[in-house]
Parts: sequence; C-alpha cells; structure tokens
Amino acid sequence: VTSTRPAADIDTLVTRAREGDARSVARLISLVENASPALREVAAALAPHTGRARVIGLTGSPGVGKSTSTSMLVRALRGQGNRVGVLAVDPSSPFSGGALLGDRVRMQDHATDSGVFIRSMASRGHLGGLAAATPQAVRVLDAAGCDVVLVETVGVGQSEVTVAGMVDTFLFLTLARTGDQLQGIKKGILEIADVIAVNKADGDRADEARAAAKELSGALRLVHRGSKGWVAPVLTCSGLEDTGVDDVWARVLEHRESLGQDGLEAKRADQQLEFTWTLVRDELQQRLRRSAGVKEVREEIRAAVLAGDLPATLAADRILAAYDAG
Ligand SMILES: Nc1nc2c(ncn2[C@@H]2O[C@H](COP(=O)(O)OP(=O)(O)OP(=O)(O)O)[C@@H](O)[C@H]2O)c(=O)[nH]1
Ligand SMILES: [Mg+2]
Repeated sequence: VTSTRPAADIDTLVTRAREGDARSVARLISLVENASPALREVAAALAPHTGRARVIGLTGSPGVGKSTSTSMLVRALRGQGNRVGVLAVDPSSPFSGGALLGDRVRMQDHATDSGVFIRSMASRGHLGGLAAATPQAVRVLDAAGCDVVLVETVGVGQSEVTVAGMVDTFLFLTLARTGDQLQGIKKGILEIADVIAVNKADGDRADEARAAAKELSGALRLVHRGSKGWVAPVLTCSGLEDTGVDDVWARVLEHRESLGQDGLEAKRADQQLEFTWTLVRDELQQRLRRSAGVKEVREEIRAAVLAGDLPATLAADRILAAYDAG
C-alpha cells in the first residue's frame, strides 16, 4: 500500500513546475498518469493555475507527418516567445514503440530548450486510461505556464474523438486523397475537425495536395450544409519544408477566436462534464478488473462462452453478479 504524500510535497511540486522546473512537471505528470493516490490533491493544487493555455489537438494517420509538423510549430511558437508543451499520445501500443522513439529523435531539436516540455504517453493497454490521464497532463502543462499545449495522437480507433473532446481546437492532418480515396477518411472526422491540413504538399506532390484540398473543402461544405457555424478550412502544408505551417497555425488561432470567450468557456464546461463521466467509467472499469469476485468466475465463464455453452447475455449477468457480491 502506497501512503498518500503530504500535501506540502504536492504544493512544492506545483510551485516548482510553475517556475519552469522540468523535473517537477515530469513528476506531476507521472502522478496523474498513474492515477496515484495523490491524484485528487494534484488536481486541486493545479486548479487555480489552469485555463490560460491554448490547447490544440493534432491527429492523423500513422506517418502523415504529425511529429514533423509539430516540431515546426514548436519552433515557430518558440520564436514568438511562447512556452510550449507537447503531449505525444500513443493510443495503440502499451509499450513505447518505434513511433515514440522516432518522435524523440525528431524532437531532439527542442531537447535543450527549457521553454519546451515534451512528454510521451502510452496507453498501458486501455484507451480509457489515456482518456482519463491526458486531460490531467494537459492541466499540469497549463499550470506550469505553457502558453500552448499540443496533444499529438495517432488517429486510430476512437482516439480522434477522444482527443477532440479535450482540446479547444482540433487539427486534422491528412494526405492528398481525391475521388474514391476521400471515402477512406472517416466521416466522423470531418465533423469534428476544426482545421484540416493536407500535408506533404511538396515536390511533385504539391499540385496533387492542392487538388485534394479543394475537393475536401467541397466535401466539407456538404457536411456542414445549412449550418451557420465554423466550417473547417482545408489548407495545404509541408512540415518537411516548413511551408504553410504558419497559415495552419493562423487558422487554429482564428478558430479559437471564433468561439469567443463565452463559447470557449461553454465548450470547456461541456468537456469537464464529459470528462467527469470518463473518470467514472475508467474507475468502474478498474474496479471490475480488480474485483476478487470477478477474478474467481472469470476463467470458468470465459471457457463456457468459448465452448458455446453460455450465451453472452447470461455470461454478462453472471460477471455482474460476481462483481456485486464482491
Ligand atoms: N515529403 C514530405 N515528407 C514528410 C513531411 N512530413 C513528414 N514527412 C516524412 O514522413 C515520415 C513520417 O513523418 P512523422 O512526422 O514521423 O509522421 P507522424 O505522423 O508523426 O508519424 P507517427 O507518429 O508514426 O504516426 C518521415 O519520414 C518524414 O520525414 C512533409 O511535409 N513532406
Ligand atoms: Mg509521430
């Protein structure tokens, strides 16, 4: 059993983090990431210092150029004197795999810059854990004085929706696709994206990217037909050559402006409510996993379902009964 750390420790960590001490920031993120017993204390200590950062989500398929673009963005933001936090979230692998290693290498440009804080987060096996931990990690970076927090994640499964639900502005990076290929873009993504950028618009792919952006833009107008709200602009950029990235950023800022202060506050309040339920679901899932009663019947039920002897509905009832019984 781990003992709860004294509150003074947490306050000291928060104070140091706010002074820009990277080790304290890292320590706080570890505390929230591992859902330590101190989690509630950390959240309470952070609360008075949060709400100032612009929180931006960046997703796209593997290899689309998220990390390269992020690195360019970080450089530009640093040039303007911003403090920047980057959370590289990997929803697919419970281990720090090649992608994250690649990120670290690519981010080495910024490794010695004390105005940039970069952290990789792996899912440790369940997306629910990331959905619970990432907003807390964002809050740590926000409290630590980051002007901008970028949440970079690979677009697999439900991860886009999860990330969109925790940021002010959601940026979707894609590659040139036209005609039938457009169908390959999950429809839901076009509905939640605030800004879309067709990346790798360089070399012989530049024209193709521009054509794709135009077509995508048309498709979006159909999706948003009749609505008076913000329609995601579709731009082209090259993270590699650092062209168009500034424009993408300008549109990101424009999107946030378009929300207005009231709109932003309402959006964040909704997200807090959604996040509340995420925490409840995550906690219930963990209790289920730890439940001694469930552990006792788990194997037997598994075998019975696999053998076709027990229908799923009855199996679920039995697991829940075992859980309730403790
Ligand atoms: N031509 C071109 N290549 C690019 C561009 N951006 C990234 N690349 C290349 O595409 C590959 C993947 O880039 P990353 O930035 O790692 O992509 P990512 O989306 O972060 O990849 P994952 O983290 O693995 O999902 C690398 O080989 C980059 O050099 C670009 O704008 N143009
Ligand atoms: Mg990457």
